[in-house]
This record gives sequence, C-alpha cells and structure tokens, in this order.
Amino acid sequence: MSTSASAPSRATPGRRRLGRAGLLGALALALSGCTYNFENYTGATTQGHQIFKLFQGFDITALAVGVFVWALIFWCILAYRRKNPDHWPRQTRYNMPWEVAYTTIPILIVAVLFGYTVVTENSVDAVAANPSNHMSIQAFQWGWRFTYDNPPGSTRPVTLLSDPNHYATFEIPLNEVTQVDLTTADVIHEFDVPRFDFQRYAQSGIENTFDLTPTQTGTYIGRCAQFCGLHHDLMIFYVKVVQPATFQTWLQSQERSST
Ligand SMILES: [Cu+2]
Repeated sequence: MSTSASAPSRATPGRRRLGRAGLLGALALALSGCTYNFENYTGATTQGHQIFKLFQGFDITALAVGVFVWALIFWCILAYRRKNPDHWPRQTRYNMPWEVAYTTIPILIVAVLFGYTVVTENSVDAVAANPSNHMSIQAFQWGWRFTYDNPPGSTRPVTLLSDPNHYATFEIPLNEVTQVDLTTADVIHEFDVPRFDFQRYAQSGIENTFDLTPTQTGTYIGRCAQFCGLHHDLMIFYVKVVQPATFQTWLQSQERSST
C-alpha cells in the first residue's frame, strides 16, 4: 500500500517549513485550549478573587519564564546541531551586559511577585469595622459549631452544629460582609472552603478574625484542611450563599426551630 519507490528520503526545505508551521499551529491550538483560570477556582468571594488574581499572576509569570527558557534551549539545539565543535562560540567567555541582565531581571521578577503578594495579603486580611453579619466558628474533634452572635431582631445567638452524623449548612448573605471569629476547642484545625480560595487556621488560644464577602450564590463544601486526628476526614460542612432577604428569613426560621 505504501510502497512508493520514488519518495525522497530527505525532507526538502519547503517540507521542513511546512512541518515547522504545522508544529507551531498545533502548539497554538493546544495553548488556546488552556483555560484562562489555569484550573484554579476563581474565588466566590471578593477576598478569594484577589487570591485567584495572585495565582493567575504567578501562573502567567511562570509560563512566560518557562517559554523563554524553552525557546533558548531549542534555539541552541537547532542553531548548533551540525556545527563542528571547532566552530562553537568560546565556552568560557563572559559578557558583562548579559551577566547583569540575567541577574537583575530574575531579582526584579521576584521583587514584583513579592510586592504583589504583600498587597494581596494585606487586602484579604483586612477586616471591616462594621460588618453586616457576625459569626463565631469553633472547630472541634470532629466538627464545627457555627454561631450567629447577634442575629437582627433577636435577643440570643443562633447556633448550628456540624458533626460526623450531620454535616450542617450555614448561610451567609450575598455581597455583604460576614465577619468570622475562628477558634478551636481542642487541637489545631483549619477552616477551608475551596471555592472561596480561602483557608485559615483554628489555633489553640487564638481567635482568628476574617471577612468573607461572597459574590456568587451557591452551596459550597467546606472541610478541615489540617490533619487533626482519626476522624479529620469527617469534618465537613456546607456554606450556602443566598440573597440578603432569603438569609434573614432563614436565620429567623433557625431561631424559631431552636426554641
Ligand atoms: Cu480538624
């Protein structure tokens, strides 16, 4: 079937160019198939979205550096593939402008990424002076206690318990600040909602305060992200982001059902 006797054994320059164009086309197609978020969650809170943007900045920088390095490697392989070693550039020569460039450029890249990280962390860690909703979350072996400290129109807190027999769902209002005081009753745990791109330790003797400002409605799974003992894997809960009016109705129903 494929016994054409007249096929040339070496590729002509035209065929080579065609091959390179095909390779570039395939590469462009593969890259265009990449998702813009690089498989990260985009963050369903304003704080999480800032973390996502930070991930994105690191990913794009890493990709640009990687492509540049690969290009140099392949250029060397192709440009010098058939040269006689006698025709190679001198291997021990130095070039001061290049030495300075490849020392300062990486330092600048790291400095910019460091600065971007500090700015993002400060913004994510900032807490509002007057949050519209306030909660206390206590982690324990093996569950979580979610308490709404001062529900509007109520005289007492509302508490939900999550344990291995029942994974609780607590609600928070969309586009409003929910401030959380996180503590632990025993060992170190970690509050983790992957879709929020957010984790925070629950440490013995320390109250960690943070704000969550959800921007997308939905029900998101949360877990303990710090191995804390035998039933660590059962420390699951759900957080449901709803419209503020729905949240108020839900909170009042919780208060009534716990009387
Ligand atoms: Cu735990």
